[in-house]
Amino acid sequence: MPLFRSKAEAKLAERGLDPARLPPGQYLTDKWPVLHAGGVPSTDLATWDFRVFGEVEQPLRLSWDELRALPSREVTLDIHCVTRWSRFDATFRGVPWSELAGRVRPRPGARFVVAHAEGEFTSNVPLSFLEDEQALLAYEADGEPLTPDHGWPLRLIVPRKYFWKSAKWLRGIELSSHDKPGFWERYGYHNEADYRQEERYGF
Ligand SMILES: Nc1nc2c(c(=O)[nH]1)N[C@H]1C(S)=C(S)[C@@H](COP(=O)(O)O)O[C@H]1N2
Ligand SMILES: [Mo]
Repeated sequence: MPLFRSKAEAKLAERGLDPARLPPGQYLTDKWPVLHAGGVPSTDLATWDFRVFGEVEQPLRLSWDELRALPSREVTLDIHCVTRWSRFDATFRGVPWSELAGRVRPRPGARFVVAHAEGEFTSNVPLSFLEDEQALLAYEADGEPLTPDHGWPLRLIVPRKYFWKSAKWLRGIELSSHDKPGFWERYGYHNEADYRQEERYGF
């Protein structure tokens, strides 16, 4: 086992945390680093909207107020960035996919998701990852509205994948019959991004 991993594990054990909770090659931080390509977009909630489209029976467009009126849920999960920091027990509140799925009714062929953020940023996951009960369209973190840096007003939270799949400044969800590599995936990041398998770069 490499020294780096052992040190990170030793630190966890010191704090009474289960070392097995840390995926391979990660270290624990109590901070919440900010990472993204490009600048933080400016958003006007009066004109902001959120769309669900593609392989659905009933495409949907929601204003900010309409989105906020949907039932919400709070989830607590560990987040893991491909740049190797991990943050335990991050809490998010937002709308679970099931609330939107009931309205748009995905077509039988809908198997993949493209998350569309402000600007050109996209990320891709199989639809099953949005169906996970910890997946969220989140507007709060740790009991406060998201900060602009972390994706205010809305970001995706995708469990069980490196955090780059969790698109900040989310504006839409596209359902598709086939997988479409997102921004970081086209740049060389691993399409699957399972942090337990260390799927960081390449296929
Ligand atoms: N819109 C957008 N979302 C994004 C990114 C980005 O460049 N643009 N980067 C991703 C990456 S690489 C990471 S690690 C996480 C970081 O989220 P954080 O800044 O809240 O920690 O956001 C992800 N979501
Ligand atoms: Mo990242």
